[in-house]
Amino acid sequence: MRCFWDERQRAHDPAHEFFNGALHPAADVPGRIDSILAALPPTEAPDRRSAEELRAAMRLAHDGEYLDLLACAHDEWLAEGRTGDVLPYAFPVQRRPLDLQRIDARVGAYAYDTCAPIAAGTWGALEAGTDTLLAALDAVQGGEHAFALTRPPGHHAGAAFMGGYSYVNWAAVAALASGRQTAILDLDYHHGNGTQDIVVWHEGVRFASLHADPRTDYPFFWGHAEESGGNVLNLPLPRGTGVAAYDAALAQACEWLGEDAPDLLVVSFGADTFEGDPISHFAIRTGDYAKLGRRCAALGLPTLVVLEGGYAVDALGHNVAGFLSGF
Ligand code: OKP
Ligand code: ZN
Repeated sequence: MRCFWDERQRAHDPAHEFFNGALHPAADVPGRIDSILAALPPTEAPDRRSAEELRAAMRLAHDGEYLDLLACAHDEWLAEGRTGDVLPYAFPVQRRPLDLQRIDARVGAYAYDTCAPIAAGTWGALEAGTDTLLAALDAVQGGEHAFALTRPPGHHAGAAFMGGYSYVNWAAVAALASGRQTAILDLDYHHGNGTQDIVVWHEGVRFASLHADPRTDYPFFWGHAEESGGNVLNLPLPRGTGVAAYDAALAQACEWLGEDAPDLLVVSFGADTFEGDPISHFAIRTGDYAKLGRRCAALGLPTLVVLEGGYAVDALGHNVAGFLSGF
């Protein structure tokens, strides 16, 4: 398993997210990376691609105006005399075409929640994350397994929306950049609503997600069991789910993904299924992750693992390394 990481990804460092009526310190802290780096073999730094090449890759999954906004939002925020991070707070649920002039409105039009702040270093980190992703994808195209230490997470970012700490959808970009039949398996605690938004109806991609039941958990409006069909399989699980029930659902997802004769597997791996995760409610233990990794590896496909969530920082590295050891 080759591992890729670019130090420039640390530049994304927003201070806060907003939920439960208050600002909270951001859960996606750069310290997550140190926990993972300490548990992995030395990582490779990706070759740097041009801004045009990186943008073209992002464009496979995302709307161009959305990407323009991500790139300039923080500068516009400062130009309007603000300080700190851009944090959307007003959302156009009626979706009429509108002449949106203020940055407040323009970021709200491309967001669905108050958990994706844009900090000064966010865009640069997203470009570096794309370098990391594409280098790892190259290794997988060559028949190896690879882990892209993507941060921030990506699976809540849709074609034209950010949310849930996510801005660029790593799994979707990789699937669409591969040009091959791709199985995407989302194992984060939260439903991969952004990935589903991008790849639904897409010939050549199947998407299966195991996640907390959206009747009780974020992102609430996506990922319900009846929201399956075509190239999408959603398997919501109750709070408290442990490894036995999780592994049974994983076997079902792998069998369904394998039916499509995919050429490669992309795993959106979040370790927030861990029993000690501070924002989640499953009961997977550190020692369980190797078994889950082996279950995925049994598909017998060149595999790209991208990082999504996982917020129990001390255990995070062991949980990630355990999962990767299954390959
Ligand atoms: C990102 B990923 C926490 C409020 C919800 C958003 C969670 C985003 C999770 N009580 N904040 O899927 O790990
Ligand atoms: Zn998550």
